[in-house]
Amino acid sequence: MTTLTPVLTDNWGEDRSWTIEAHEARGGYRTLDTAFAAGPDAVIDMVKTAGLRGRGGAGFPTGMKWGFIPQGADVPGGTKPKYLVVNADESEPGTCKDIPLMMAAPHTLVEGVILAAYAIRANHAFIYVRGEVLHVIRRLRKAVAEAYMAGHLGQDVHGSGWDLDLVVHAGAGAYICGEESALLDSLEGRRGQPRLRPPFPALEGLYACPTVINNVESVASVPAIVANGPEWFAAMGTEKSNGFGIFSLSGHVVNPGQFEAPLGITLRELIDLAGGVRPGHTLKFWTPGGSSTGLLTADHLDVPLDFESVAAAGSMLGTRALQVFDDTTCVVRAVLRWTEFYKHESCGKCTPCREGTWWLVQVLRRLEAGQGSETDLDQLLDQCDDIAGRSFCALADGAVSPIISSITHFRDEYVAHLREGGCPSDPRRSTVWA
Ligand code: L3W
Repeated sequence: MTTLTPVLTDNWGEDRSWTIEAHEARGGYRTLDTAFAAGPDAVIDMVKTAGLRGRGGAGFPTGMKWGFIPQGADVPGGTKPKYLVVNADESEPGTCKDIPLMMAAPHTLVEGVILAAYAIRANHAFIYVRGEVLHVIRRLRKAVAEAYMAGHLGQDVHGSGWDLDLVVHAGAGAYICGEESALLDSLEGRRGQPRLRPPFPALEGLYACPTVINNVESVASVPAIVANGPEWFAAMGTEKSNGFGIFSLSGHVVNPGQFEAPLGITLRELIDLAGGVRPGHTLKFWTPGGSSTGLLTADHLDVPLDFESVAAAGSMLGTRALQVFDDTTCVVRAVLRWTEFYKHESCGKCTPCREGTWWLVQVLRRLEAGQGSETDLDQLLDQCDDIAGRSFCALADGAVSPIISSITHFRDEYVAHLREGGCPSDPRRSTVWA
C-alpha cells in the first residue's frame, strides 16, 4: 500500500500557513542561498537529476525545458531578456490543486519562482492567475509584497547581485488562456488565442523573448528538490515518473480532497484513502486528469497513476484530477456537459475546433434525448476523427477524448438512450434541445 507523502501540502493545516512568518519558521527561503552558492546551471542540473516533469498536464521534463533557454552571445537569442511565467490559470474541469496550493502555501510558489528565474537567468517573472479567483490573487499579491519587504525579491536578492521582479497578473476568465501560447498573448494585452509552434516559447515567448512557462505545482516543487537534493525526489515515484504529485479526488467518494502521493499510486489506493465510493454504490467511470483525458472504468482501478502506465491504458495522467462517478451517473449526460464546456470555451481561431465542437454538442444533445439512430454514434466518432490532431492547440483533442472513450467503454448506454427514447435511468426522460 503506497502511503501519502505530504511535502507541498504539509503545512496546509497550519494556522496562517500563508504568511511569510509561518513559511520562514519552516525553513522557507533558505534554498535561495543554496542556489546562489551553486549557480544557475547547477540548479538546472538538480531539477534534471530529480526528473521533475511538468505538473500542468503534459509531463514535459522541467529541467530540459529550462535548458532550452538560450544563454550567452554565441547563441541566437542568448542576449535577449528571459522571462519566467507561471501558469496559474487552472480551469480544466475537475482540476483543483493549484488554487488550494496558492491559498495555503503562496510562499512555496514564490520561493520556487525565485529559484526557477535564477536558473534561467530571468530578471522578470509573472504569475498568470485565473481571473475569477480574486481571493487567490489577493493572497499571492500579499505574499509577493512580503517577499519584497524581506529582500527575497527586488534588487540584489540576498546580496547575490541578481535582480528579480515578480508580477501577479489576473487573467479575465477564459479557459483557453491556460494554453501556454494563448496565455502569452493575453499577458501581452491581446485576446488570448493559441500561437502556432514552433517557435516554442523557450525561444520566442513573451515579447518574442525566451520564456519558460511552468505550472504552479511544477514550480512549487523546486524548493523541496533544492532543500532535500534531487536523489531524494528521484527515489519517489516510478522509474520514468519521478517524485510525488497532488492527486485531486472529487465526485462520488466519501472524503473528496487533495492527496499528495508518489506517482504510481493507483486509484484503488486513493479511493481507500478517501473513505471509499459513497456507501451503497459502485464506481462506474473516472477521469485520470480532468475531462480532457477521457474516461477510464472500474477495470482500470489498478493502473499505476504515472505518465507511462496511464498512457498505456489509453488515456493521459494529465493534471491528476480524479473525478469519480458512481453507478447513478448517466455517462451520456456527463459527456454532453463536458462537450458544452469545450464548445463554450473554444476560442474560435481554428475551424476544426470552432465548428467541430458546435456539431459535437448538436449530435450529443440528440443522442442524450434518445433521438436518432446508431448511425449518429458512428457520425459522432467520424466527427471526432476530423477534429483530433487538426486544431491549433490541445483544446479540441481534449474535447473529443471523453466522447471517444465513453463510446468505447459505454456504447451500450448510448444505444439504450436511443432504444428508450431518453436516459433509461431518468424517469422524466429528456426532451430535444436543439
Ligand atoms: C521547446 C520543444 N519546448 C514541447 C514544451 C511546450 C510546453 C510543454 C508541453 O498541454 C496538456 C494538454 C491538456 N522545444 C518542445 C517544447 N515543449 N516541445 O513542453 O507541451 P505540450 O504541447 O506537450 O503540452 P501543452 O500544450 O502544455 C498540456 C492537458 O495537459 N491537461 C491540462 C489541462 C489543464 C488546463 C488548466 O487547468 N488550465 O488547461 C489535462 O490533461 O489537455 O494535453 O511548455 O512549450 N521541442
